[in-house]
Amino acid sequence: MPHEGLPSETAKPYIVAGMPMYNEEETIGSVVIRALRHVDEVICIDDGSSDASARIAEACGATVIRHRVNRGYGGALKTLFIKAREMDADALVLLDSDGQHETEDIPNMLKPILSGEADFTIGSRFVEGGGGTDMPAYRRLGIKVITAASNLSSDLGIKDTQSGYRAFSRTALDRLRFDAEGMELSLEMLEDAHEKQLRVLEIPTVIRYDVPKGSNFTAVSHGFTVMTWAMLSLSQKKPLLVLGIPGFGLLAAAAAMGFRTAQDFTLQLDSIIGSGISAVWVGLLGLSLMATGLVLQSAQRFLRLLLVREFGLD
Ligand SMILES: Nc1nc2c(ncn2[C@@H]2O[C@H](COP(=O)(O)OP(=O)(O)OP(=O)(O)O)[C@@H](O)[C@H]2O)c(=O)[nH]1
Ligand SMILES: [Mg+2]
Repeated sequence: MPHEGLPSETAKPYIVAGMPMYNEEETIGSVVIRALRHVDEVICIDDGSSDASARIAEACGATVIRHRVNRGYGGALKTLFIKAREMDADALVLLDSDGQHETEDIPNMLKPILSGEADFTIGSRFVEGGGGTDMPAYRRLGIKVITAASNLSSDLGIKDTQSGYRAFSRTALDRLRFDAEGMELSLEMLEDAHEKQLRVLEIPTVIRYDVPKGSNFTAVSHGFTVMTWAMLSLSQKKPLLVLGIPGFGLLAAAAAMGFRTAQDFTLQLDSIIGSGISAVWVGLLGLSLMATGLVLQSAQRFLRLLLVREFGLD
């Protein structure tokens, strides 16, 4: 049973491991058994698996929560957070049930949380000592691109934004809020942690790709979903960057086209009108993109100022 109140030197912290689970009968048993060596309780969120995952997880000592319909990775994490809060957990460690995350690293993930050094740890492939066994090149590239886009929008300073190996303190469990249903939740959660000034720390870990259900091309569609989310977030946070730079590029192209038109003034009238008109259109598009970027950027500043002045929110 969980103890009451905050962890102290005398009270042993109550640790829960949470695993989103979808058709993982080949691996879930050993992941649950190995995780139980390091935590007090394992909760698996089964999202309508059609195989024996839930039965095996329970037989190996996990508590299984079943969703009647598939609510996706994000839906599973929402249920997990609610359950961990209900259980009064001091920390929640989140790991995949497909065997990609090394359970031996659970103590490393929890150490900074239990010592009060961090609120949120990420098992990272891209800090010294971390890595991925047999990691496909397209996955590495995809993760780097998504990470670059998300750091551009929020200056998160996180090297591995796509790792699902994460641990949370009681404070993080209480304060983090997220809406996404799919894998884009990985970024939403990091941005929320950044906005709420939670202390995030990357812990080196090796993520395995030589597991029975190794990386497949659904990962590519996950990648696109996450990338779309990153770009939307970037355009909301930095509209001047997203619209202003292409706008300026178009304006410069229009100027070059216009200049050529002027130079070719002696050529046939048709071609002069054609390229001149294109230059005007491209220039107008560039100008309007830049203007939209400027308006959105200042609207954003205005709103932020208003929130701070009127409601004391930051
Ligand atoms: N509850 C629930 N779990 C899911 C769902 N989709 C995936 N999972 C689980 O979430 C974890 C991560 O999913 P994966 O598909 O392995 O995602 P990934 O590790 O980023 O991608 P790969 O490299 O292709 O393995 C696994 O433990 C899955 O069983 C879902 O719709 N619902
Ligand atoms: Mg996986």
